[in-house]
Amino acid sequence: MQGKTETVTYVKSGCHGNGRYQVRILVLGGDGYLGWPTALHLSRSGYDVGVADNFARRGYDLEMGVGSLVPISSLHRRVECWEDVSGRRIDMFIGDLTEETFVYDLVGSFRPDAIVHFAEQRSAPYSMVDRKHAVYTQVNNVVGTLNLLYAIAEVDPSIHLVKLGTMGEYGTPNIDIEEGYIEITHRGRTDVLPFPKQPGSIYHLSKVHDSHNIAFACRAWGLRSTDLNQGVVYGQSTPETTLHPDLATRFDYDAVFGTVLNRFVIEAAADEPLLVYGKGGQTRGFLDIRDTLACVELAVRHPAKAGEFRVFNQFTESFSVMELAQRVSIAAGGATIVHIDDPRVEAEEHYYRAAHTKLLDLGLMPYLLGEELLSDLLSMARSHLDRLERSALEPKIQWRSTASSITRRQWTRPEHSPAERPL
Ligand code: NAD
Ligand code: USQ
Repeated sequence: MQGKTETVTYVKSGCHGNGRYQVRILVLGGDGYLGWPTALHLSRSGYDVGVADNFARRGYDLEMGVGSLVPISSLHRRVECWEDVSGRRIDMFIGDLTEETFVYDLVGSFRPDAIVHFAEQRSAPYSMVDRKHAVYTQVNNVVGTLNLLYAIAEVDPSIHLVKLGTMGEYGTPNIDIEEGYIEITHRGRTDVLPFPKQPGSIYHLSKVHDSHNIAFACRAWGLRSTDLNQGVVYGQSTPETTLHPDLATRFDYDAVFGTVLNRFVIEAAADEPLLVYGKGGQTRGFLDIRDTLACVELAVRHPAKAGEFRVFNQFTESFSVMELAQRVSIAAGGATIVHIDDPRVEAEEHYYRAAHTKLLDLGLMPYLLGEELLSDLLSMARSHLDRLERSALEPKIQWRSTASSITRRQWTRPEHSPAERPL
């Protein structure tokens, strides 16, 4: 059952007189692509929601000279609009998680039951620009999360931390990927240990560091946490964001922040070639943005136990990059697919099979990738093409180099032969 709107009540003994009150959830990174629609979804579901953000994401746009294809309103306007549309208030906190006083004040004043933590620099290419961007990414992500762990431990260790991790923490091993842990027998002894991590970028490494820090905090201080190892998200609309244009979430297409399926859709809508990096055999887990919201709510409704660090693999289907390009091309009536040299350091063909049953066991009913969604996304992208900066489509960050530029420049469409046109 998706798009649920009933009011959620919650019992917590010893609190608020008769012990019944609305669950309070802080959404960190609540101005971002996923954080904003998640905040709306949780608010509509009856939770008392607060959002926190430092607008770093809007700053990266200014740095790169690009912007979301779909126009987005300021956070102030978004919150105001939501109150007009729904009658529900979302509390807003502007600040940086790397500043400890902000984090302690935030947790201490809002007193959440759960914290959903999206607030990190999330682009792998951005983390690979140069030393400055690498250091920024790891300090921002790791220090922000550490501040949060200390604030939770000192203010209220019963707060459930729902942390957005990534499937990219595991890399692409030549064995099946488990959900967080693997049973290993070594020299006659057996143990259940964290699944080996082989992250593929400085950004993905920051998520691995976070996971280790959170697991340690659960062991040492009895915190409770769910690490949502999320795959690549696609889509732009949710039942709440479509209620008013000022509630829209971002839709990125640039080579730094645009993720692969969203980029292919926008490239097809703009009659640009779909840029497949290398052979296109790179296989990843994917999910619809509406499933991100559902998964987060499932994690919140079924909290981890005190001292538990649990891991859910949050994706619904696996696709190779080439499969996605072909699907988008067909949906767009025959868009051109072009292979360009892979600017990243990654296997272009590999084995990939990852477990993802824990969220299904909790009741997730996924939206699978279908023609209707692709057709809706293509129409939406076409309606905003006046905002497209074509030069931002070109990948300029070379992962084999320690210094790339992210400044936009004029670019030439890659050459392609008719043979590369699909079906
Ligand atoms: P996003 O960049 O759109 O949103 C992140 C938000 O966090 C931004 O609004 C940003 O301003 C804010 N933020 C960053 N650092 C902050 C700080 N120090 N203090 C306060 N706010 C800060 O990213 P997104 O696509 O919404 O992703 C959200 C989370 O989900 C990230 O942690 C990301 O790693 C994870 N994730 C995303 C995807 C995806 O496909 N988008 C896939 C897997 C995991
Ligand atoms: N790719 C292309 N063409 C493009 C863009 C990407 O072929 O135009 C390829 C990449 O080489 C890569 C794959 O598509 O093999 C996925 O790239 P991506 O940019 O869509 O995703 P990624 O860099 O892995 O990062 C995104 C989010 C990140 C999240 C991650 C989940 O930005 O926050 O953690 O997806 S996962 O991939 O499971 O690690």
